[in-house]
Amino acid sequence: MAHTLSADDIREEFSQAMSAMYQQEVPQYGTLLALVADVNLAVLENNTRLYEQLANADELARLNVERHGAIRVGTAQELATLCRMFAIMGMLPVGYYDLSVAGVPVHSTAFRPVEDAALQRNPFRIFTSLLRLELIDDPALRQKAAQILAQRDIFTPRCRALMDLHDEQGGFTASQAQAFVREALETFRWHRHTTVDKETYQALHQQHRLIADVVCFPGCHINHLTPRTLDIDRAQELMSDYGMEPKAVIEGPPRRSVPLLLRQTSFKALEEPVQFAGESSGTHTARFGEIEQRGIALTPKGRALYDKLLSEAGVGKDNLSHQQHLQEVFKAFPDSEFLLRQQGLAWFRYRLTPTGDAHRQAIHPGDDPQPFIERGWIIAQPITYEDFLPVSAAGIFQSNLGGDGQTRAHGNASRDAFEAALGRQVLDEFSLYEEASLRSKRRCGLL
Ligand code: OOG
Ligand code: NI
Repeated sequence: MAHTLSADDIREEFSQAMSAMYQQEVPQYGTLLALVADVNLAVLENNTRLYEQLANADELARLNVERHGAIRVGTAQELATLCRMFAIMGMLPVGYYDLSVAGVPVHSTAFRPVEDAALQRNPFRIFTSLLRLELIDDPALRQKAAQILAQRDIFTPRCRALMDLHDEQGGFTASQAQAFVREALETFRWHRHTTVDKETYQALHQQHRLIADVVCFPGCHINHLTPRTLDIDRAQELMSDYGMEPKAVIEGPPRRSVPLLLRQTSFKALEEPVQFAGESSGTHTARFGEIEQRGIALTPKGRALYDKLLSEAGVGKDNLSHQQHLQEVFKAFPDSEFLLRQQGLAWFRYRLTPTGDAHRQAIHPGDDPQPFIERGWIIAQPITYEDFLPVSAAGIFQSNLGGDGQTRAHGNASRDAFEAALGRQVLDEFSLYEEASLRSKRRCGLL
């Protein structure tokens, strides 16, 4: 067949198309992008060291294209078909997140690229949640929800046909890829007409707002997109100046000199007009905009320390006191690249400098990189965390479900059930970081 497009090219087009569609659907998201661009520009102007660091680690180029989105689906078939759709864009399911422990009746994975070069090109991720209907306790309502879901097809016939064609041909030509992106977009478009009448919507909403959001619409609308900022504290401060209502606290770790994992905040979900079947109208609150600041990926040891300190700290009422308290508690977490490396708390990518390259023969498998780093032969760059955090995700969900903090009984984590629905296993994020680190060591001759 004619020249085929790479999965990276298709993902790039898709992420741009999603962003354009969401800016049109939710104009406040456009404002959020402008805010983040202003903040990032100011940070880079004032911090030439950071500018150079990002440029050297090839992080600068991806900063402006970088974002994630989130969707929620209702059935195993929908999840499995999404898995197929995202695979065409080079996005694989990574990680299992059980949100039911935080009272949200879903479990989730993140579809994202996994190869170094693909992440560098465009790390677009989609946090994807599957509704757990078994957590609806009224059996009649549970059955009704299942019936409603069984009747919808969130994929266009043309999208399904194109996915088959992709499998047959082993790729897409440029024009097929364009058509595929256009059709795929339809799955994530907002519909102001529900598939159910007002009574059904309200009964499901009563069980949990999220259930109404997943079950009552003809598609799985994208519920937020999230650009990456270099200073989330500043972005949070500025949100109200730009006319947005920020969520109460920034989720995740506190501000650090070596940023850890992921910090997130959002503007609150908007109340939007909807039209129920049978002509009555009302409102639905689901869609919002989010901002993230990404830091270094932690090893299992570092992550265990993070989880311990986070749960010790609890959640404060207002952002200022919460951040101050987090700062105190996280004093127990080393805050320099050297200490993080020495104590095996975080992942690094190793690169030879030109001098190091000239001395390659002096570097042997099994050598400790530290002396070479001190001599300027090797540089160690923090590996960026590409995934999500369950406690933060639960906080984002909750703050966008309206103010009443609805919770449900805890369900047992069910990774097996999730993977059965998905039709494959999810990849382990820790192994991906470890492999990236090992590959870089091998390239330097350290392995
Ligand atoms: C997903 C919320 C989680 C994140 O960034 O942690 C999330 C949702 O509301 O569907 O997007
Ligand atoms: Ni998000």
